[in-house]
Amino acid sequence: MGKYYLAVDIGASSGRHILGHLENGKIKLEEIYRFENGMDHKDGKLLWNVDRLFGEIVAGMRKCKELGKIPVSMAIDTWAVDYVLLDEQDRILGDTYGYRDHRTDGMDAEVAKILPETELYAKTGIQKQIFNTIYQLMAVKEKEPELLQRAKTLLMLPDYFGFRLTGNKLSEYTNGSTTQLVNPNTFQWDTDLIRKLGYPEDIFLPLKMPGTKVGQLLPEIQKEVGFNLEVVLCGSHDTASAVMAVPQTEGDGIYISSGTWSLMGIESLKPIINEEAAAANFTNEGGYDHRFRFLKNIMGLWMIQSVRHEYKDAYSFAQLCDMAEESKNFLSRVDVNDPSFLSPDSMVEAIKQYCQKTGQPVPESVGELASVVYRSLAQSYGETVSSLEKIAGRTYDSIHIIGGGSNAAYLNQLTADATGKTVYAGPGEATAIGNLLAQMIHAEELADLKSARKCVRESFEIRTFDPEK
Ligand code: LFR
Repeated sequence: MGKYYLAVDIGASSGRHILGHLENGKIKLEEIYRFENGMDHKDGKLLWNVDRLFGEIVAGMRKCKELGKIPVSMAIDTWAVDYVLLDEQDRILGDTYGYRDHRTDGMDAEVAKILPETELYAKTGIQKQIFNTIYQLMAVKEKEPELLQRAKTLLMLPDYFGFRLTGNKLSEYTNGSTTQLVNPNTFQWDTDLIRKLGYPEDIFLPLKMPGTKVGQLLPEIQKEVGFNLEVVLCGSHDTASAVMAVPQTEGDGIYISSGTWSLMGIESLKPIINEEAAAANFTNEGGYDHRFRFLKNIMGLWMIQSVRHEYKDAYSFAQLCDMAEESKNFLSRVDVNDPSFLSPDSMVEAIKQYCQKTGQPVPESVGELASVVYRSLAQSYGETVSSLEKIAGRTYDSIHIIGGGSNAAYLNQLTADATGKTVYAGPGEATAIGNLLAQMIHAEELADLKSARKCVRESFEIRTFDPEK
């Protein structure tokens, strides 16, 4: 029996602790703990409750003890761009905002006054998303400047949790890249950019690569969970971990990391920064082993999750897919990347308004809404493939869909049909698997990324969907 490793994978809507080990050369997973997540609505703000999340991390670790399966190491990944500012006593300054909060509205204009968007893209290769940390920090500078003056350290959320576990402050590179403050050539903070923006330069710690040791558990944490282990860095941006687990040895095909967001792109050994990439808003986020995740953010399952929620979670996702199929002749479509879908008060209303505004029939039933959402998403995949192939100057035969959304057979088929490509679906737990792979490579149980991906392909079922028309 191989050694256990613990992946703590926290997404914007749920978190999980997954124990992994190698058995006869195959990766075995065991989900030992799961918890809900979501931004809290507080005084008109959207906030993360980091103390609660940290409590969940520790609670899940205790499960290992209960099961008698003590991991040799653990790593934490979360969504990107969100961070805390710490004072000189390492206390959090101000609120911990969630990226869908509206405080960044208009902050793109403030940043553009200092640096035009084209220059910002040329420098960082990062897509424009109004929630990027660069805009969040501009909101702090504009609205709560005293917080930036008092700040001693900036930590992205997974790094903050690592600090609470070990007492050591480290900044991880893949997640750091999503701030839009990192130089893709040096793999370090762009201090020139940071200075120009008027952010304090010394709050940014040197960026460390996945596979770096963070430290051992603090004595009080050891006491609470009943064991000690090494905390290491994985690709702490969840998408970076997911992309590690694309079951393709050479890593040169199209993938969609499908969850709350759909991240569609390719892996590249060099950043792809040019006018076409900028116009299509593709990003060059940092990946494992100094690779780049050249991808586009597509609104993803967030829209259907939100619709479902508004119907009091009365329908399962499988039921919503069935109802969408029954309403397949309802032909209205929306641009899923329209900003009105990022953080609306009501997703149902936002979809209806979009249809009305664009002179299309307005969906009324749940089935019609679900049909609009799923088919518009597939259509967006189709468009994204076209621009990706244009920019890459080559075509691709297939798409790997990984992550929780890869379990939605209905969407997989729509994707195959909308793109004309064969879809390979799975593994569903790609993010946790990628998190574990970084640890297994660190522990020298796996040799490198290439053999890790081969191992993923041999360990998990991958389903095939061929285009029907
Ligand atoms: C996916 C993800 C995306 C990022 C978005 C916001 O979970 O990490 O990659 O753009 O969440 O952080």
